[in-house]
Amino acid sequence: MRRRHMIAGAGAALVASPSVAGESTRIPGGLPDGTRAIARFVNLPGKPRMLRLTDRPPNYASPVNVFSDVVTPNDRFFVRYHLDSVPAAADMENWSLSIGGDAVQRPVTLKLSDLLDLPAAQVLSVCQCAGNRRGLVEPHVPGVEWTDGAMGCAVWRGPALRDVLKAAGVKPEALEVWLGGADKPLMEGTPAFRKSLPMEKALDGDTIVALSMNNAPLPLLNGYPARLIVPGWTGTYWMKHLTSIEVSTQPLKNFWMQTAYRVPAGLFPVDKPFVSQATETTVPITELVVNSVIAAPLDGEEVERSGFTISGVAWDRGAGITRVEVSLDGGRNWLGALLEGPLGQYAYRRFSFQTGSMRPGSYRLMCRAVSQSGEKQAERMKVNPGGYHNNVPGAVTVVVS
Ligand SMILES: Nc1nc2c(c(=O)[nH]1)N[C@H]1C(S)=C(S)[C@@H](COP(=O)(O)O)O[C@H]1N2
Ligand SMILES: [Mo]
Repeated sequence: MRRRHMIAGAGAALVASPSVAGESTRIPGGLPDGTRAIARFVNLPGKPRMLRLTDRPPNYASPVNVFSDVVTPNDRFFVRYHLDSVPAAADMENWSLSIGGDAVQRPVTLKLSDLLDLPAAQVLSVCQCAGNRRGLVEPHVPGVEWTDGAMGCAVWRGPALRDVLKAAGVKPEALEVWLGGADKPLMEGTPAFRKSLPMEKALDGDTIVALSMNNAPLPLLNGYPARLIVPGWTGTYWMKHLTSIEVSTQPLKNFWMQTAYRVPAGLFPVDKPFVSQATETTVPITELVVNSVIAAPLDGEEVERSGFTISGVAWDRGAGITRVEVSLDGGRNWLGALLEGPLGQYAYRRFSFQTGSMRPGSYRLMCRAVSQSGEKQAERMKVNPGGYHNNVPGAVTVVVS
């Protein structure tokens, strides 16, 4: 059995919040001071004990222990918004989805019942914010200072976007699908959060308009009643409270496409470049990079001298995980971990490693993954102004006494 005793002074402060067996209530170490000052575990509607990073707009991370399992429960799933005015449940009662733009045959407006009538697709997929683990980048860069909790993996179900678009008829000259959600800026001049996808990704059968998450309606804060699922791509394209789609012959030009969420051209590997949004120097951040995280033991935990299990998950943009290694000595030596069977191309793959008996002392545990395409986690941060795609192997420190 694992013990869950926390060691005081192991680099993280304990805060008052209801603790649950196996749940961390420790503010992760390594965060910038400003974030540490406001970071708290708080209860949200339907989501107890989420790690608050900012209030306005609401940005709440999952505690890292939830990544002991492949499926992240709805009540533990992270929340990320860019704008202050988040829709209320009542605002969504008369929800509808308009489909228009210069590259459709006939604009239409669909109701929830219309979407429910279409054949449903299903995918178990990771949703990960491009800025996940930004808070651990040294030197710190501006943005929401996430640690490991800006991600989750769920079963998403709903019609494929390509079947939804059939109602309007896509013209052959279509270039991009522009997406809009129900949340609106409070201040004049703040650009509305809108994103676009290239046609090829929009028409991929795994790109779906999800009406349910883990066999339940989407939680309000995760995009009720309908959100886009873009497996293998960073969360920024996963439009929540999806209310408008424009199929366009033109690239979407706005702050969220042209300024935010961009990375230096060529810095990160992608299978299919987003050509209509690329410039010579920068490209939009799109596909996920290979990554992994230790969910147990927790940082600062006291572990058994007789041995303990290290477990967590690894994921990538869809090639699949072929190998996970762990280190017990801060990255000097690496040992192969046991991989559980893959549950889907875009899902987390669970790994575990059973240590032998350990001498008393402090141990720095790390993990790193390799994907089917041979992609490895970066040894050093690939520096970029947004602090995106941090996949440098993380570490937790445990004590054997
Ligand atoms: N309507 C809307 N959709 C949105 C966003 C948003 O601010 N508004 N943020 C995006 C970003 S950057 C991420 S990482 C994911 C987060 O999904 P979640 O809040 O369900 O975890 O939602 C995406 N969809
Ligand atoms: Mo994000």
